[in-house]
Amino acid sequence: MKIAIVCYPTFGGSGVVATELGVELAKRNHEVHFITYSQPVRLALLNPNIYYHEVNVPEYPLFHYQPYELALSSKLVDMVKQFDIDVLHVHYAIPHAYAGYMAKQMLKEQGIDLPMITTLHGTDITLVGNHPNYKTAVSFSINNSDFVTSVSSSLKQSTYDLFDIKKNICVIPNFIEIKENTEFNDTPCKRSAIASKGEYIVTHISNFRKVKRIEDVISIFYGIQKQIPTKLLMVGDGPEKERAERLAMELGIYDKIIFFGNSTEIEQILSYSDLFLLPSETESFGLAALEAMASGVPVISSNAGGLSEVNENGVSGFLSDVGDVKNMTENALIVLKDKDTLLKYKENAKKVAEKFSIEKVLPLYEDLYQQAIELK
Ligand code: GMT
Repeated sequence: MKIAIVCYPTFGGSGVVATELGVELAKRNHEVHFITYSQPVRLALLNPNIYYHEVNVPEYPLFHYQPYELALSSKLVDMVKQFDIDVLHVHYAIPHAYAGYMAKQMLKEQGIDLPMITTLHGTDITLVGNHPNYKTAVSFSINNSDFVTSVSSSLKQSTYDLFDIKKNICVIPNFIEIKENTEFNDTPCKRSAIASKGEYIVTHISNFRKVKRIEDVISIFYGIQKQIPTKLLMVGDGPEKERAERLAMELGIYDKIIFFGNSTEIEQILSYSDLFLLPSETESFGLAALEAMASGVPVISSNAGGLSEVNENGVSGFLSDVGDVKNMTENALIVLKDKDTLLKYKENAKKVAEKFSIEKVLPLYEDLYQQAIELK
């Protein structure tokens, strides 16, 4: 199949899922065309089946807002015609589903029927899309997609609750490539540079936005390090980072925390980690938690949104109510109690992650593409 993928090229979960989906489809001999404003961060172009088409938005001083949707929909029309694309898959409704719909209409006038699949990722529904200024257009573009998928049952339910959706939403969970234990011996960053032998490593990875409750991460770590020698790795960047740094200083634990910034070495960081913290306010799925589990890292998380569909309470880690820092700290201490207990949770985490292996999930998307093409 010839598949066009539209996504955000940044470090966000939706872009990562879209990129890894495209890379895997290309390995299975599909021709994959990424159409976005810069090269997706996890995309290596050294694959004959992968194409990247950049959407350029010329700056014009008259415009207060540069018209990205216009440039994207024009580019989509051109690329669909030039490469004879069979199906369009847009990730994150805003503004991709809207631009995709416009491209479909323009192509229809030229006698081309382009099926479109929209995958909802979370904040496009629960935080941003739900805003009254966007809601009408988001509902419209979801209802006018040929197929709609969501990354969890929880997000599916939220979409029906928040919007007037007439379409069936099909749940296709996010996925992960399960690898055998990877050694990172030949790379400059070593575990010993982060923590000493007797110390555990606790990790948090996110875009440091308000929904991630970064201050809870620091507070949970504060409780852990009082009982057990531990270091905290804070990976990612965003608006709440400064506040987290300030809190760490106030609590006198700044020297036990390493703020990494955005990283492309997530697998390596996770291979050194013993516990992952994700106390989010909302989380449609929690890809970061799944990535941690796949690396054998148990997860202490909130029970927001789709997290309970990923992190199995008492098995791959623990879930608590949003904001219940005390309970999250107690749970972290249960997991880190002794080496044998930790090993048990590490093995469990990996086993639970295997339920989301790419081999299990990818055929669900391939089937959907096939159905969409047969609709034409
Ligand atoms: O977590 C974020 O703020 C980024 C956001 C995104 O769109 O990239 O993540 C959302 O999509 C991910 C991939 O499907 C999910 O794993 C995240 O749970 C979801 N984030 C939220 O719902 C807050």
